[in-house]
Amino acid sequence: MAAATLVSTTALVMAQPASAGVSSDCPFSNSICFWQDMDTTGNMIYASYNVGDFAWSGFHDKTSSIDSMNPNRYAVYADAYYGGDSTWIPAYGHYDSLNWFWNDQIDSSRF
Ligand SMILES: [Ca+2]
Repeated sequence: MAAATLVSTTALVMAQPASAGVSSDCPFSNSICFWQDMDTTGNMIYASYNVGDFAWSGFHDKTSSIDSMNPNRYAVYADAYYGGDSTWIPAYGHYDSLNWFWNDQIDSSRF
């Protein structure tokens, strides 16, 4: 239970690195976390606002798992600047692995 150990230490919450090998749900309240690999592992980015292009954070076509800590639904798009196919991440939605269509496809997101 490495993940439980990590979140039990308050001082580590803000210092949580987006490093490979750390399996954890999104540690940032009101944010939506996107991981490069399945099961919320690998590099991670998070947002609590609209993101026009995931490439800004080096996350072009990389997202493979998602965890939302936001009470609102959040749309994700296959192309930058809210283009292409889209779908909703529901409030507090969690996806250990995106399906064949969405895996490594997300390029923008907004409320
Ligand atoms: Ca990926």
